[in-house]
Amino acid sequence: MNPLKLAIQKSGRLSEDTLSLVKDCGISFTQTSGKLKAEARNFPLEFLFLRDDDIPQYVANGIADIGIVGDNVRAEMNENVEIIQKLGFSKCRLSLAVQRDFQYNNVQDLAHKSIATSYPNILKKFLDDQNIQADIHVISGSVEIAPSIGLATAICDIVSSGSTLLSNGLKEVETVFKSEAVLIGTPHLSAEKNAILQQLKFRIDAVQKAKDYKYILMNVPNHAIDTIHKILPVMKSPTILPLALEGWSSLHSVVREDDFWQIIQHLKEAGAEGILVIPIEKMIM
Ligand code: PRT
Ligand code: ZN
Repeated sequence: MNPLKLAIQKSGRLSEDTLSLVKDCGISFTQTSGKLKAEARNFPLEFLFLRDDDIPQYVANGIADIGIVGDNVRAEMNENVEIIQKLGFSKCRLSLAVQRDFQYNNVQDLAHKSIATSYPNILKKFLDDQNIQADIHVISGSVEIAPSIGLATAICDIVSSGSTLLSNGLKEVETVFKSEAVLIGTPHLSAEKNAILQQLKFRIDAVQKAKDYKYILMNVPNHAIDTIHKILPVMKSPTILPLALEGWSSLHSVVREDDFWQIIQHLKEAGAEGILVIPIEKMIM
């Protein structure tokens, strides 16, 4: 069977989370330093290790079948690739920023000004959508120093915590593009490769769902089971097991991590005790 070829970043901000996703999907391989390729031992998948900027092009021209890349890079490169799945890691935004003392009211204030960026295509689309003409300066690195050396009035760069902007005397004024890691591919996969991709997607889904949910168990007095059942936004129905202690049960369920802090107080008020919240490794609905 021909393996599905997956392009991933060789080393950089995407690598660690990409490798742990692969591992959580139960796929193992050995990465030999200096080698561009590796084959998975227990899944029909071959890895290509590349610079992230090259991944959309390699996928578009069929050297790789699928790839994992920041959506910012996918959008900027504008190759013929489509998003198969959002992966939820490497979240960041592409933002416009100006020097702290710049009187900024709205994006019109940047009309006819110079803006330094490594993302000219995404920026141009954003400005065009707002009917703004500006002078885009393409630079490939250290964009954040452009205003202080007089190269540009504003910058358009990736922001995560905001500390790079802060330490360069800049303030973020507009979000241009929200990004996260995405799995990309072409619409022209063979039936054989598409079948492998569906298996891979199934595993990624199970891993992602597990991250959003927690397993919860608690001791509840039997008279409170109905009330607690109503508080828990369960998948189907909670599991209830009798405790050795008369009149009490152990109630097991699954909750969204986001909901947990909102419902915990209600659970306690309803009489739940000894509440345990446990991570889930895989979850198949
Ligand atoms: O060598 P290669 O070309 O493969 O890698 P690269 O150096 O081009 O990319 P890399 O590894 O830095 O980033 C890969 C992807 O991670 C990006 O395309 C984004 O999708 C995502 N990502 C997430 C980030 C950040 N967070 C991030 N903070 N990419 C870059 N940054 C940089 C940003 O450019 C700025 O200099 O970090 C700085 C801002 O960070 P804060 O936290 O100070 O705001
Ligand atoms: Zn890059």
